Amino acid sequence: MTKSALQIARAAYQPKLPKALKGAVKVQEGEATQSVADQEAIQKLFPNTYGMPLIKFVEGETKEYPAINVGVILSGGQAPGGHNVISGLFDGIKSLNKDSRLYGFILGPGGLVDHNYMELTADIVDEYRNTGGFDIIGSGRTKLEKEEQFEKGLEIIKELNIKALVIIGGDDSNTNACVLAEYYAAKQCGVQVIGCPKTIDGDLKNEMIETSFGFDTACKVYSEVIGNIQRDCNSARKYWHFIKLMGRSASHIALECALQTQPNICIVSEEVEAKNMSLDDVVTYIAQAVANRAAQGNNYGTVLIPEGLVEFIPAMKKLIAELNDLLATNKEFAMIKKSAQRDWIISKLSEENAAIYASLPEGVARQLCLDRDPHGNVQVSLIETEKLLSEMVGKKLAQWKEEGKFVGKFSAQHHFFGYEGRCAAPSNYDADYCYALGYTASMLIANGKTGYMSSVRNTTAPAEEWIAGGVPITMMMNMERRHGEMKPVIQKALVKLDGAPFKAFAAQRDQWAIETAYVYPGPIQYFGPTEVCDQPTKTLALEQAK
Ligand code: FBP
Repeated sequence: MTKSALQIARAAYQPKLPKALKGAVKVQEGEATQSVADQEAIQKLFPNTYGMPLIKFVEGETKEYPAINVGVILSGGQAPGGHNVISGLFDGIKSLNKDSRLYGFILGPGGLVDHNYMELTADIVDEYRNTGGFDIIGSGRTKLEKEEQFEKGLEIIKELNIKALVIIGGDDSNTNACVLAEYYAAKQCGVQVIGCPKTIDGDLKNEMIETSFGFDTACKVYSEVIGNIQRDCNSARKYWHFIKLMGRSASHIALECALQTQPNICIVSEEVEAKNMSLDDVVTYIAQAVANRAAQGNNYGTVLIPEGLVEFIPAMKKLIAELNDLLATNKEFAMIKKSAQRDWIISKLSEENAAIYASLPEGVARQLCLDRDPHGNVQVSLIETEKLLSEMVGKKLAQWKEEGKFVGKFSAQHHFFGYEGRCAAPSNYDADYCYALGYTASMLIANGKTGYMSSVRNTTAPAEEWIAGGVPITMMMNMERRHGEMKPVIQKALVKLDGAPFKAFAAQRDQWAIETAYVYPGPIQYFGPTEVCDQPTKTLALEQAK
């Protein structure tokens, strides 16, 4: 395989480890824990893994560990640093006993159920150190939730003499990891399950998990290209760029990119919901900013839009909920001719929702009816919100022009940044953080823990001072309605409107809207001065500054 010069140089990078993990470790137990809400219900569902203490690793005395076999799964969307979690895990179990072995299940949780695996030897792991992507074993979105899946998994676990499984995933995958840990503990199978916090979306975080890995690198990649677009925009001075950013429901990515690049406008879905804004309110807000800049002769600008926006506009949320039910119960929809689908839907919807649906541009109306994901959700990454908004802003401005309220020109360009950031070579932050998460997972396994998520904290300090340990996954859970039933799930972290990152943004946005205050972050740097190469995200820096 031909490698780029950067890939070759980067392979030699040795990720930094917290001081406590550099030699032998011992466990320091903290307080017993409780779930964030619904304690009684969660305790009842997780009698074997509820209430366990927080764990911190501190320097210990060298002792002998038996060789262990460990399985690893990459679950869900790709996030930069997954390969480093695996290399940290590999080095960790080898440091305990050189005869330990690591097995990777292929293409996500489905690999465990289908017994599709490969041994990850030193030669293979070395090829992937500090690289982006999940291609070492691939990833998938199969949900591990049924007893027969757990039993099928157990067959291969026993055959390979696997002592512990590490599941690298987002909130849903870690919820499933916890259910699996409880199941194997209840059956006394002797199989431990450890989770690792992954997702570019940044929505798996709490008091003990500072950030999910991949958020840092993905935001830096998007901010680089947003910066480039802003420079282009400020050079030609003739376009408004509507830029949609991945992130599923939460707006963490859009907010972080706004803090890095200072665009003219950034919409935050959580605020739109809190203020009960309609689609027209959002459109008017953008159109007003366009008109204000035009009044100063500036017919150009940038707008950042989180991909989950439509689901946070209360009226759109109601429409989507009715569409979900309608499409789930009317399988014949797929058979209807494309040209007749829109009218068919309008005829079936409630009057209120039919009116909203009818007002949507053709493309977006169609996108709202595309197949749902395995969890029954609209695939927000497929909805062209950036086009929807620019089209509606254009219409409003045309109307204002007639009324003499808009004097400028409006011409839009559209972009969607998502997939291009998910497999970038991990930044130094993610390379170190992920390696430490993997290494920590190996120590949790060696110390007999199950139902824990690997946790590395204090990450705005130098890596030496990072705190490695484990958090019981049950601690992060609450009960939520899913598919009509109450289920235990890890609470999703949305943007907090009273949090430091949003407040910092809100304090500056009016100025950014009217002025051209763009910042151009440039590409991620892997070698060079620490202030250029090792900065954490602004989100994390602001949150930790508290
Ligand atoms: P995870 O939550 O699994 O980490 O996925 C993140 C994400 O990139 C979202 O931002 C996006 O909406 C989704 O995956 C896209 O999914 P897919 O890769 O299946 O198209």
